[in-house]
Formats: sequence, C-alpha cells, structure tokens
Amino acid sequence: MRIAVLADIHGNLAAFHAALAAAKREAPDLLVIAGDVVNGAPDSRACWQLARAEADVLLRGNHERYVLDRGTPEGDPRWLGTRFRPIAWARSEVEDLLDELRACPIAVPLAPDVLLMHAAPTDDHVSLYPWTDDGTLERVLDPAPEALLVRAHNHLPFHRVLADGRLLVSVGAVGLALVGRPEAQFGLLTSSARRGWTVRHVSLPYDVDATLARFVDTGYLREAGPMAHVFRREIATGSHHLVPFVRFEQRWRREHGVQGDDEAALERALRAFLALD
Ligand SMILES: [Mn+2]
Repeated sequence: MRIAVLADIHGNLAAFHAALAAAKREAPDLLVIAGDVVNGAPDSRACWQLARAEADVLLRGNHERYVLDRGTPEGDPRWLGTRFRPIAWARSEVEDLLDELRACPIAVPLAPDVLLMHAAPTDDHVSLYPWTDDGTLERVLDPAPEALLVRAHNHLPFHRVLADGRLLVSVGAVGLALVGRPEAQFGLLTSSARRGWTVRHVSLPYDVDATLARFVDTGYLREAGPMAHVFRREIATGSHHLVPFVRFEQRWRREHGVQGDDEAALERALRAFLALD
C-alpha cells in the first residue's frame, strides 16, 4: 500500500499544484490531506476546493479552527485585531464553505494500523520536533494504539521510532516550507510485507514567484496588512518569519513604549524587524 500525505498548504496554490502533480505520479492508493489548507498565502478558497476534490481523506488543522472560530464566542477576541487580518481574509474566502471545514476531523484512522492526524490524536496544535523528549511524545501520542502515526503541523519533515516501537512520521509543508529554501514538501508512505511501513520525504521546486505575485494581484497584501508581508517573506525565503516577528515585536513594543494594536505601530515594528535580516 502507498499513501501520499500532503498538509500545511496554507493558501499557496502554486505549491499545491506542484505537490499534487508529483504525488499523483507516484500512483498512491490513497492521497490524503492532513489540514491547514487555508490561511497564509491568499488562495484559501481555491486550495480548499482543490483539497476537497482531490483528497481521499481531508482533515482540518488549527488554521481551519482559527478561521471557523473568528468572531464567534469560541474565538479569542484579541484575534479581531490588526495582526490577525490574514485570518479575516481567509474566512472571507471560505465564508460559504464553513460547514465543510467544520465537518472534517483533526485525526482519523486510514487503516487498522495507521492514524492520520494534523498535530496529535486529540489536539490540533501541539508541536512535536525531532528533538522532543520521549516522555512528551508518549504523553501526546498515548491515546493512539496504531503502529504508524502520521502528522504534519510543524512544517519540518522527520520521522522517529518511538520507545514502544511505533513509527511517528511528521510530513513537511506543501505551502510554507521552513527548511531554509522555498519548496513544496509531502510524504510518501509505503508498506511491504518485508519492511513494514517506510517513509520518503519528498521536496520539489514550484513557481514561488507565481505565489508571491498573488499577494499583490488579489489585493491581499494591501487588505491584510503587515502580517501578510510576514507570510509573504516566509514563503519567499522558505524560512521562519512569523514566530520570530511576533517575538521581536513584543520586545520592540516594550523597548519603544508602544501600546495598542494599531497598524502604524505594527508596520514600524515590521520595518525594524526586516532591517535586521
Ligand atoms: Mn498547523
């Protein structure tokens, strides 16, 4: 059996097209998409519709939750502010598709011995890394008895045999690679009687300029403000910008005595941040 696992598309349609074409060339028995299809790059709607059409199994991730919860009692009221305008954009893209997003699970068994998750069996947001300690892995993954646990979420392709012999596979990101270069990544799982489950982490070039142009052409860059610039730069470089910027901004605000959530302050922080690059 062969399973292609795509995830973390984040509205990046050019990367999604490239990963889909490469995955289909492998003629997998199942093509599955493990969440975070929306938010980041501007094409949340096109990506969601393509995911729904192409995936044998479709999960939602924490970014689908952000979009679903925005402006509802479940949503964090702070998220109505300037820095979360990309989520407002993504929500407006899929406003008539919210029931579809809501209907997707965060984890689902693919076969008797395989569990597909966005991040963890009962949590769409927990971070697991190659260096995460055994105790944390055991606690987070304990509810899952399957021999093969497949997840995404951290945009970092790795796999690891757990202390109890289960195989944990974390696939890379289709649309927001964070390995130091822009590329589309997905995972290819193969089972054989002789070797059991094995994984191949695939990465391939895609039309990055096409995605960067969409930020301008759609009006997203103007509409969603400074945080859209941060996403754009993350895609252009294939490296962490969002989390480092948020940390930088907190420190910068303290040092400059800046209060409030206005766009001008956020833009000044962004200019200061990018000057450090
Ligand atoms: Mn995620």
